[in-house]
Amino acid sequence: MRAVILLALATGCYGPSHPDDVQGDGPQGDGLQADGPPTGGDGPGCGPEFCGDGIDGDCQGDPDPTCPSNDGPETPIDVSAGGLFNGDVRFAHDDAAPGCTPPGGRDLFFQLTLPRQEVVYLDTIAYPVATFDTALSIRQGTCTSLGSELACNDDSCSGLQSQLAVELAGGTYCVIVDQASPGQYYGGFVLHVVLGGRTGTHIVPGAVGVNGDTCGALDDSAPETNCGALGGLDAAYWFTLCDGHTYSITADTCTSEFDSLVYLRKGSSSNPSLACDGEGCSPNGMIAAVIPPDEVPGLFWLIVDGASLSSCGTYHLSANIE
Ligand SMILES: [Ca+2]
Ligand SMILES: [Ca+2]
Ligand SMILES: [Ca+2]
Ligand SMILES: [Ca+2]
Repeated sequence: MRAVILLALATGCYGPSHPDDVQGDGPQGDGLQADGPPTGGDGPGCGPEFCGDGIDGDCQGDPDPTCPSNDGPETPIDVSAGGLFNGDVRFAHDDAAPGCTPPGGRDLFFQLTLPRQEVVYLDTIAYPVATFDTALSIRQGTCTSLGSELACNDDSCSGLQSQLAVELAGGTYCVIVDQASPGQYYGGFVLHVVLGGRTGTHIVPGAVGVNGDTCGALDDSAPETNCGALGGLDAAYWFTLCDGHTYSITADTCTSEFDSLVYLRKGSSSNPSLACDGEGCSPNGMIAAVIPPDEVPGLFWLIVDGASLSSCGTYHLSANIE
């Protein structure tokens, strides 16, 4: 329910007017960023300010802020195409409560419709980092129906911002960006939405050793032509990486019992490979790649493929992600 808090006009309001900037990394007066201590919003003053209620809740004497278009669940922003989506919850209303944080944070709504089952990745960590302690929640169905919560993340990657990835069936989902606690002054964020484009098995970065059989699998991915093979039935493994690190990734299918190859991709599983090989330990593949800090955070894939559609069998994928 939308909370509308009616505040009695108090005496003794203090502090300068709102800084014209709300996000925190530019010069004073640039119209974008906060440079001084918080003085409005949920900071010291009369009380919290809410958009669109005609009330000067924080007694700053400035106009009632306009609400973001997706403040309520009735008008979510569609993120089905993936990409980067700017938002600011600073004066928004609290309409939903993530399962992984206390209730009360201000929130904005996004909606996602998937044509088929695939991995979906979200973060508020980069592009740039959100200015407050975020939480991300994915719920079944439309934002107005708000079905059961399928995934929720508060803090990831050693910060207060959020990252989550989950495989979802085809259908419609509601994505909510929420404040992880009420009373936060800042609200600027960029929601990063990546559609993985296929299903896969989740692996955790570190030393990875997995066995499988591509016979009976689907041909959902294809290697580049310069990888030396046409590709066949395949198996995919996905993982997420955090910001602020240089990662070193090695992977091979050397002990597999058919003519296999392995490739590494970022974002959509159909993006060009960062590395691809099918002959490094002939007839199998071996790759090594360095992921620099400007390529993370994000969703990554290791895909085991056959050299041709007639080439399938049992494989062993050995990888190290650090
Ligand atoms: Ca809201
Ligand atoms: Ca909330
Ligand atoms: Ca958080
Ligand atoms: Ca394939």
